[in-house]
Amino acid sequence: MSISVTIGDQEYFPDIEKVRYEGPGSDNPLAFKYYDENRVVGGKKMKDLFRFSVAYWHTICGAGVDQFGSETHQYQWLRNPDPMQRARDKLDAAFEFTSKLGMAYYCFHDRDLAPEGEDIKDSEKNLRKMTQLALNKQNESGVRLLWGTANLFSHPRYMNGAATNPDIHVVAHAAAQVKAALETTVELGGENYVFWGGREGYSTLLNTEMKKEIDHLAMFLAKARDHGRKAGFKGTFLIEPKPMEPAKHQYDYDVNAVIAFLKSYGLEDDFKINIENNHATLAGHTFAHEIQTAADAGLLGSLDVNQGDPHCGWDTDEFLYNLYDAVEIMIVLLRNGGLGAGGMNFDAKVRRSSTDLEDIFIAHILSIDTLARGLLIATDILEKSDYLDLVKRRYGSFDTTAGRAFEAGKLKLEQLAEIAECSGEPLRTSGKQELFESIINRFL
Ligand code: XLS
Ligand code: NI
Ligand code: NI
Repeated sequence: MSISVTIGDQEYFPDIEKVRYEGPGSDNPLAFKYYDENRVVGGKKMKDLFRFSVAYWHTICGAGVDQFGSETHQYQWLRNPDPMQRARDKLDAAFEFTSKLGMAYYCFHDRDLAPEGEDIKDSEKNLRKMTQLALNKQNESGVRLLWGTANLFSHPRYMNGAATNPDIHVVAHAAAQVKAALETTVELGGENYVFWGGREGYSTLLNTEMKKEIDHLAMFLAKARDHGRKAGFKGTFLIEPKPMEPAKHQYDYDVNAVIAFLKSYGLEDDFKINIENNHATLAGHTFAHEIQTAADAGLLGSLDVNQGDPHCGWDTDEFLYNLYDAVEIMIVLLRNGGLGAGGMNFDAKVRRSSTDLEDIFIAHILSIDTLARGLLIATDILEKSDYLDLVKRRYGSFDTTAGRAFEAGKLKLEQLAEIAECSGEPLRTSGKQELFESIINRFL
């Protein structure tokens, strides 16, 4: 079978052909069972609805390191001792992988694409070189950039934060890095630009001026926005909330915290939110809750798709396989008009002990199929059951004269009290939770 992808000198996945749709009956782990990219669901092709993206840092750069042990994945593209050659090898592997999987997008941190140099200039030089090569790869393959970002958390200089660091020199260093990462994103036609503030938080209030730090964060983001717009960036800036890890109290705790932050600093016209499932879990929410919250505020940007482990309080970044969650997410997305210029980025890593080369393919196919199946089920629930009617009926009392008047702000508290007196003790109307749950399970 011939594959229409151009690859570098070296083929890293010679035994793997372009992944195809084989349908639900297939038992081929390297084929899609539900994701049929051109199948139209609810008026949109699956590929345009999902806009799937590979996360460079996990899939290409992740070598199985954890807090207690070193690399377990012996990927060939991570072996060259020369950091720039290694960066070129990673790029070849990334585009071969993404093309064979048939995904439209990728996402990266500046340091995933190019190694840090000896100083700011040197790092920027590396990044610019790699940007040119990435641009060629994009043009050859048709794969596009969903978002770029700067890694402002790995280097020791950021141990006390980047934009919220108590030292202006570190803040300036972070600015230099964001400037280059933003320009790179523009050059590569990136549709979004992400800020994840892993170290924008604090460990103890004893040494922290919280207001000052949050003011600094807002100032930093405003200046980044101004520079991005000047450099021609037309896309959306995204903030990715997470409550903790590595910071103890991360300022972008959850979607609601980010909404409040964006609105109080007047940033809501340029910034939206990139929501990650495992981060939602850490904040005590569901993914669906966070997506709905952002959508209600008109600030739903993009999704980092993964899942956590219920028995482990970390950001384990597993590939999403929970079909029930996928259905819930898809119901919320379908009811709220989808992701627009955002996409679904697999911010997920194969387990440390998943050491076969094919495992990164199988993992992506697993999540892609889970979401595609979730989409089909959610569509059926919305179209073929009385689910939507039941929700509507639950709020039916607000379609009465009194309900409408209340929503329009035309009822004072005294008037509401009068209504209460006239109507007497309200009915105990059932919330029908189990009925809703049984509808979902009927379609699973
Ligand atoms: C880490 C974050 C990170 C962002 C990009 O927990 O999810 O991977 O997505 O910096
Ligand atoms: Ni993420
Ligand atoms: Ni994460």
